[in-house]
Amino acid sequence: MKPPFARHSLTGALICATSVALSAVSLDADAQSVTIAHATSDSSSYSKGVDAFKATLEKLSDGQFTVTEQPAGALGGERSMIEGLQIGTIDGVITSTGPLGNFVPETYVLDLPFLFDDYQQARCVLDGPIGQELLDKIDQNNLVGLAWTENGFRHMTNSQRSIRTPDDVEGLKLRTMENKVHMAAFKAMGAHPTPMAFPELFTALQQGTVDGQENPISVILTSNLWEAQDYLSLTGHVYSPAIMLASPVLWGELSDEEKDWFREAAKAGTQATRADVSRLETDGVKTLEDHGMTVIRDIDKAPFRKAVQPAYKIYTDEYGSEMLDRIHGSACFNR
Ligand code: EAX
Repeated sequence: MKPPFARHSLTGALICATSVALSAVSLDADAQSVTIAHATSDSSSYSKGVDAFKATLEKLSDGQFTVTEQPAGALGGERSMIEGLQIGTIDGVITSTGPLGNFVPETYVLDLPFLFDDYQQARCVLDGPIGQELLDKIDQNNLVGLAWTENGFRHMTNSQRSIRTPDDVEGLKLRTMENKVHMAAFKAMGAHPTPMAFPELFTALQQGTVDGQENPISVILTSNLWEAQDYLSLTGHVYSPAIMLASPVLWGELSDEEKDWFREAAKAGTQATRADVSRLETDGVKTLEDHGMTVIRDIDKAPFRKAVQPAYKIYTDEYGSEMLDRIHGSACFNR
């Protein structure tokens, strides 16, 4: 790996001077610090993934790399963090695919409502050839896709009423991710979709700028959204993948061996995040109920599947149905 100061000449000169000054103090002065940022809290499932990534990379590199976490939107919302990766101001990001389609349109297929029936199906597709093909597409868009990780099945919350059918969604001001497939789906249900970066969401819910939002249990719980929401409906209307991305600027400075360390560490992060998402998918609902949320569990999904069909047409009109058909035709669906 080139010395850290190869990336930015001014910063490099300062680090070089500092390293010389510190070299007598600590051998760690040569360690390359890598920052991993995300929008969720430091108790989130993403954060569990960062912990596993950190432990694995520091072990594999024998301390050559150290990892620093920047959680809770400290470096911005997911879309702006992805932009930071592209220009090299951020080293690594864990993000949902929410804003990713703006950079890599091929990934929009993953955001279609009711695309997957369960976690096993989704993980099977993302860990298989289709998942790898989409990672390769990401690499062609000035980003580096290290590994698919996981956000989880998204459920609806709001402060107005229990949602049991699409009719109950009608008229609600619902925050969505900055994702046109999701916006089309909620518009089709008669909601007023309001795209918004995650770090702005809690305040918007508290102030009533929006009535509701949708996120996995893990996010609803660990970002304390229950403090500003009264009703939770287990719609599971979208499986929300997440992805660990690296900056092409950082990546261009790594040797092949170092790149393998990063990939291995990202896989360890995925396993830790998936385990936490699965744990909270069950345990977390009871905790949210204990926090005072009214939980609607027995949702008939058929009316929701029907209501969001216009989102599929908008997607296939623009991108065709080839990838969608491949996903549904994969062995993961014929288990
Ligand atoms: O990636 O923006 C969202 O609702 C995402 O689910 C959240 O930031 C976790």
